[in-house]
Amino acid sequence: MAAPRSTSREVLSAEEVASYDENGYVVLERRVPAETVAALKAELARFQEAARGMTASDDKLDLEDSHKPDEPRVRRVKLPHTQSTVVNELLRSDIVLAPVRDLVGPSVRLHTTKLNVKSARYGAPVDWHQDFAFYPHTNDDLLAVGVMLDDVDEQNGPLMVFPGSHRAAIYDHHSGGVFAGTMDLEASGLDMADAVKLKAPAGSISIHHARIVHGSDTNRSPRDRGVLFLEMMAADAFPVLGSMTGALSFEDYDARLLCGEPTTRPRLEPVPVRVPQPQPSTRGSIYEVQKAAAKRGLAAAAAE
Ligand SMILES: O=C(O)CCC(=O)C(=O)O
Repeated sequence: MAAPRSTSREVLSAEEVASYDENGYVVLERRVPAETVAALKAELARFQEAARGMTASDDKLDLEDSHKPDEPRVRRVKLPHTQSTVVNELLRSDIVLAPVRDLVGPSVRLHTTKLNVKSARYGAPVDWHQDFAFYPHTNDDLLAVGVMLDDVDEQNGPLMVFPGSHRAAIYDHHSGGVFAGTMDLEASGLDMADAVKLKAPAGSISIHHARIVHGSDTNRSPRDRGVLFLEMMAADAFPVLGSMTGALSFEDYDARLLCGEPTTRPRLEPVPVRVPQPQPSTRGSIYEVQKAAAKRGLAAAAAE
């Protein structure tokens, strides 16, 4: 449930806001200047080169299962805003924050950032899940901005979302009594045929609600599909016990404010919550967490 919105908007039309409320996502075509996209891609090339010689993922880079030290394959750049000025400046720019403010209000706090690389021919899938299952909050004005570094098409692993699922349940993301970061589509009553692929040219932005069911397939195409995800929330959404990517201290928490005013007064809304506990022993990234799941839809299909 969203907080009452101001009638004055910065960049989104009333129709775009209404569509986001109804469907749980919006795609804004060609919002990031071509030179910024080129700079982001140059940063990504630098990270891919930095993976040369690495034998295991670390706190900066998450490596594909097929990575070899002399054939580097990066799956994800972790917290890229802390590793790249280009990313940090884009995160704090109105290109990103103006549409976010139109959706969640003037005060916005950063949750996390990640650059999901999804390279041509092998880029890993991310299985079906709801971000809110990983980090439940006192209200659900939480979203993820996806900045497309490449043209995203039918075949190169577009983000797939279930329109309207952000208004339904938080589904069971546990497996064998442990949080596994993925859900069973069938058991949740969802049919993959109803998923919508978010396709758009490089430089476009997608915004998806934290409760929307989403995932993405292996990139089997000859074209890369990099998407930089910037995840944030209304400043008055406070984490519920058990979030996997929490702040280290209240100072750290407040330092995450991207715009507006901090608050010590959580807004409590009747949102569905499941606590993502107990946590699995493999916690390096969503890719590792989801490996614990008994039934793994997109990853299982990729392995066939
Ligand atoms: O990269 C993708 O397509 C999926 C992103 C996602 O849902 C995640 O990383 O949590």
